[in-house]
Amino acid sequence: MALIDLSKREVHCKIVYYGPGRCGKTTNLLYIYNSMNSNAKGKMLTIETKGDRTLFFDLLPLNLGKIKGFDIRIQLYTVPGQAIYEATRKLVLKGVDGLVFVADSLRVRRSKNIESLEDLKKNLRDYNLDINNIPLVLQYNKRDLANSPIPTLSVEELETDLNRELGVEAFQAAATKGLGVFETLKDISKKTVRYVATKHLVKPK
Ligand SMILES: Nc1nc2c(ncn2[C@@H]2O[C@H](COP(=O)(O)OP(=O)(O)O)[C@@H](O)[C@H]2O)c(=O)[nH]1
Ligand SMILES: [Mg+2]
Repeated sequence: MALIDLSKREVHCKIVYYGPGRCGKTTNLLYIYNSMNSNAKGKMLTIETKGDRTLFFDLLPLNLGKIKGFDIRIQLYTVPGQAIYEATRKLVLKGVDGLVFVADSLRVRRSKNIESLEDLKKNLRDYNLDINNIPLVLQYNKRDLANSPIPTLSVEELETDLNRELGVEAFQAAATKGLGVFETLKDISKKTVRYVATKHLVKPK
């Protein structure tokens, strides 16, 4: 849940990277972690991983500097994508202020992308949140594989499958190389901070 501390002049918001298992959510956070100055990032927590599988979640706190005199503190989370971790996924979503839905460009993951987006919509509804109102961007990851022999989805197919109704910003990425990672983060951070500021600061209690 966003928190605005007027005495410390800090804004805290929570951004969750959501998507099917192995689409590249942890890779996004690792790239961000490895690229940022140590004064701008906290400790990255990767909780309970087995090989490259996230069994619980990742958490990366960032300090994005000041906007209008307020320190912007953002917590990035990832969810475990595999179907069986439904309860954890839902827990991580609690109090979410902004979302990145990461889709896998591998053709074999086509139905997993669609199922994961449906799962996200359902979990948001259970928290009385509407996917059309919360800050959200899409990221089509593993675009580097589009030029390989491995069958991949075209951007048009991903748009049709995932973004036809949402109509949100969608970034192409290759998270292992860092391509598109900061473009995605910058855009969702901007949208989330704006949303949180409007929701919490403008409306008197
Ligand atoms: N080729 C390619 N592989 C990727 C990319 N992003 C992630 N991967 C690989 O996909 C696997 C799963 O990534 P991970 O970040 O653990 O997925 P998560 O389950 O969504 O957290 C790992 O082997 C990554 O190296 C990418 O952009 N291109
Ligand atoms: Mg992971």
